[in-house]
Amino acid sequence: HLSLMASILNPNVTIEDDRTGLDIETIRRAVLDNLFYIQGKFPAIATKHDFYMALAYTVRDRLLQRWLNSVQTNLKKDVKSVAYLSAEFLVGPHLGNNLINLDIYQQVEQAIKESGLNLQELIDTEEEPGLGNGGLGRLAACYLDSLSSLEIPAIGYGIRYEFGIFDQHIQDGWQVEITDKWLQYGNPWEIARPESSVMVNFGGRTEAYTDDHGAFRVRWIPEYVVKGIPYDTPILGYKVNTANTLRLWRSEACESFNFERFNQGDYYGAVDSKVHSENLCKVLYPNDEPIQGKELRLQQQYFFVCCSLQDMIRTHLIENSSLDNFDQLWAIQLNDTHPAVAVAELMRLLVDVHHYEWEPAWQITENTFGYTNHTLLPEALEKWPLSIFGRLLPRLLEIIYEINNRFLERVRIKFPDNGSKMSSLSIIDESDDKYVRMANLACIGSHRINGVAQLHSELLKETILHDFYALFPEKFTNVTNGVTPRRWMVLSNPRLTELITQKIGNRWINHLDELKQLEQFVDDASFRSQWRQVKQEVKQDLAKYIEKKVGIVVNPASLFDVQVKRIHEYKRQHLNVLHIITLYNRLKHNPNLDIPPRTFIFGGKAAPGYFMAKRIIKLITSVGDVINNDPDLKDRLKVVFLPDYNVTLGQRVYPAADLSEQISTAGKEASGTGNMKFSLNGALTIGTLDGANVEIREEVGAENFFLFGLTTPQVAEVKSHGYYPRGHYDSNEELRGVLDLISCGFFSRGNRELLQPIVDNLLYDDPYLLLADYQSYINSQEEVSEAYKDQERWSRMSILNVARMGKFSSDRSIQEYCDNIWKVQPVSIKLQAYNQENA
Ligand code: OX2
Repeated sequence: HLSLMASILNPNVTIEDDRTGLDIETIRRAVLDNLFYIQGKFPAIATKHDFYMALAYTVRDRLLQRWLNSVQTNLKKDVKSVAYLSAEFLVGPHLGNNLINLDIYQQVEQAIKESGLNLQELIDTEEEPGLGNGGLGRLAACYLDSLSSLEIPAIGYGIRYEFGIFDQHIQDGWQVEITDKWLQYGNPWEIARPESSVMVNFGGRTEAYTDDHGAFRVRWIPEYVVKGIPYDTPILGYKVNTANTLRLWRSEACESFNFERFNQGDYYGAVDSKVHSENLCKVLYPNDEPIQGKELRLQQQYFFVCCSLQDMIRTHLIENSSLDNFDQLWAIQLNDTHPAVAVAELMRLLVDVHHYEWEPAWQITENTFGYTNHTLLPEALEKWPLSIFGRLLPRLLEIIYEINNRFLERVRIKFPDNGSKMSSLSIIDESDDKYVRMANLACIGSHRINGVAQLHSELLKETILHDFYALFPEKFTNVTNGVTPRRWMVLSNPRLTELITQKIGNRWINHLDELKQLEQFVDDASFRSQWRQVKQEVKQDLAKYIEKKVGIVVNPASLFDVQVKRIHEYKRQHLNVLHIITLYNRLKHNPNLDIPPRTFIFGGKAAPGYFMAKRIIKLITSVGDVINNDPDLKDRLKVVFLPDYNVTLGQRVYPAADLSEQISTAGKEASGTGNMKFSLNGALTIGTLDGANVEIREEVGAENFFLFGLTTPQVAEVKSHGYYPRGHYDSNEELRGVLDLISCGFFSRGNRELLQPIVDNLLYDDPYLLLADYQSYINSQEEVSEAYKDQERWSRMSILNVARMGKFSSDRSIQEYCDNIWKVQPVSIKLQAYNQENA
């Protein structure tokens, strides 16, 4: 009010604008203003959610100027942009992150407090957009954060699923899936841009014609056309003016109401196409590492790819007279093969719509695309039955045939008379039924192909993409994944952030290598004790949360042993369970056994149709029911399954972990990113030599990492000799005791059938070699227990883990993409304040 008074007295003093001002009083007033004018409530009748919405709009107001300036700048003639194409963006709640990146957390906290509210409670009110399954979608989100933080002009393109990944409830120990209605109370972070809608063809047929200049051309006469409407969300960088856009497409019918049918008395038919078109982006397919595709999934893929490419071309042509320089102003990254149809679609747009000759169009296409592979699991490689593909996308299939023919011609010259090379490289799989192989299309249409960790990139070259590597070795490269320290440390672990910042300043937040400086304090006993104190407090928070959520009381002084990730056999949550039962048996036989108490914490969703994964959840909860209630154990072991693992829950769990379980069969986990989040927050890792674990161990030092298990070559070796899991059961008494205890119904109230499928699978097949790795895992866990008993030693190891995590910032990953794949430069955004004159 002082400034207001001053401005009356002295017209040269300006007061802060309610939409941009950062003064505590201004923010407080702005929240009330938005509460009234947007939510239509005054404080006395407002709910917590109303206040959240009002605050969200207040924060959005404060980043709009940066956002619009960034969008304007990215349109400029000489600015090259990155388009990150991904079927999934698992961004997590926006509010807290935006407060951090805008650097107004403290002011807002104070302003909210002065209104008698609690900021954390409002932050916790936000419904997270679950537009992804797991690592792949979350990686896309970390990359958007880093692109903006590094001031790289960029746009993320994806699908605005009406229902994201299902909410997981646990009933009787089983997973139950509930629809995720994330939009039901409105989404304050997005702005619809219906004026930028585009049309997408499906079905029908193609037709040759000769144009006015006598050129031979093809046109696609679709059976139906769907409209794509963009919804934009700003992605602000950390303490910079860059706010890039996440543009997600929603589908709609072109005409929402068919009057002809209505007039014929067909009331339902009149809205048929509306219902049909809107189904397209209704729901995210809940499979991580997806299996055989459904037609609707292909529709989703083509839909968002077609919308996005048309959008890029439209914006390109605002400032450029042709598409000749498209590849100089756009780098398009394919996040796995989900958007790989973009290769054929860009060719269609260039050749059919913009009348390019094939060769120059192909040059542009190949220069524009990069392809990131995220999996080696053969069952996860996408392929579409030719019949479905041809019916849905007839013109695209013709183009794919043309791409393939020209490509195979080159292969024939390089490898004459090599039929097996030809058939493995061909986009069309002709083995049984015919399929379109999306990885082949992506490899052929991209100038760079990368894996997501060193080991994974090497294995790509040796295994599934071997023949492509032989053909174009220069395309292959690696970019090891990373995670954003803003969300995964500053936002989720304020206590540790504060302690670190006290010691080394705050530059580490966007220069993560600076954490190195912490090493000088590892011998400082008082620092170690502060370090433990922080971990202890965070563990207490999680313990309270656990009690509230699942009613289990856990001891915050026990070792928090955590495995959170999608439930999958290759990730081997059931190997973790074998260890738990081993400890249980040992304690039952020897109650005086000197081991530190442990709390085993699990979280993760199973794909709804994945029988084994669902049964693994039941195994965990069943073992928990027995162990948690066995008085003999005197609370020395607890097993917790936290329902509905998502970004929000991850933010609670990573900071509280002592031990990070990264125990996949070597060669199966492409990278992992949870492994990085744990270690960054001071957990030690028990892990195999898989994915990025290899590089984490390299960085933190072998002495600060609990290694176990077969290596990738050893896995291959074991399998090549005809692996016989039963042999381990026969020869290892302790293992036998564990499996027999499950088999006899001990954990399932005498029901011997319930968990037997898991035991049988291990005894007679064990495709992920749990039994082969069992003893090595148990031995390594004993080392963990020994290390934990020596708290000073543990603290040293924990500090060194954090100090040496610099490499795993997504800022480093994005810098590598920029330098080696995209060839893009940062552009700093000038903040131009909005006023009526320059609007
Ligand atoms: C995941 C991989 O399984 C995981 O290892 C990796 O860290 C993550 O992608 C990000 O690169 N679907 N999800 C993945 O791959 C696929 C396919």
